[in-house]
Amino acid sequence: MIGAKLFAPAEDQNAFTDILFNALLGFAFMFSIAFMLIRPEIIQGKVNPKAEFMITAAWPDGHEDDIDLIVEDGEGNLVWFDARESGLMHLDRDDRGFLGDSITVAGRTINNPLNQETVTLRGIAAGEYVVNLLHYKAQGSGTVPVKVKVEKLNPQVSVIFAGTTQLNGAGDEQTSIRFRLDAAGNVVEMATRDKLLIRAESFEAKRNSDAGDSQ
Ligand SMILES: [Ca+2]
Ligand SMILES: [Ca+2]
Repeated sequence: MIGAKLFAPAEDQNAFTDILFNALLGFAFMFSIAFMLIRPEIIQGKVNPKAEFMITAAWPDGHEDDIDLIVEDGEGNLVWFDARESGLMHLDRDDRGFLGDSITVAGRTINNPLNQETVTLRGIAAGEYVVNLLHYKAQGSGTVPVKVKVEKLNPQVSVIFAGTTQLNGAGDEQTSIRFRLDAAGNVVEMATRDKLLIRAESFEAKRNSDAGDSQ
């Protein structure tokens, strides 16, 4: 026994010392088992966000124009700044170009030049997805190059599409890519022909009402 090795054999103390050391060893053992059981759950919770596909639209840093990413799934659900969750799709934020990209902290202004919108698919629904870009507000008259990337996240991240679309001014809506998923999440077809998702007249009405709201 460990107790017997560490302590001289002083008759009446031997039994007590053995029990004490055995109890300590038992606690240490139970603690390490409990720690091993808890630890994997903590790790999994941090690194396992549930998403199957990620669609990203990015335009030049610091650019003032407001571009919108619009995605339609096979059921006709539509996700964009006016409906950030729809079906299994979710838009992270409406990036409005330079607007809202600076914050003043303790008298100092911090700028975030990033221009990017991201839509995630939280599950796999078979059907054709249409990825559109809308030039919502333009400060100047130039075209804006918008990079679109579609990534399949599981089992490993793989880029299934990457391309650039030139938007030509406020109201311009173009299809960047269309892709069809089967029930297992495989991409079985891709196309680029245009499909307008936001009709010109509803876009104009929306933009005019937004202008009214902000005054
Ligand atoms: Ca936007
Ligand atoms: Ca921005």
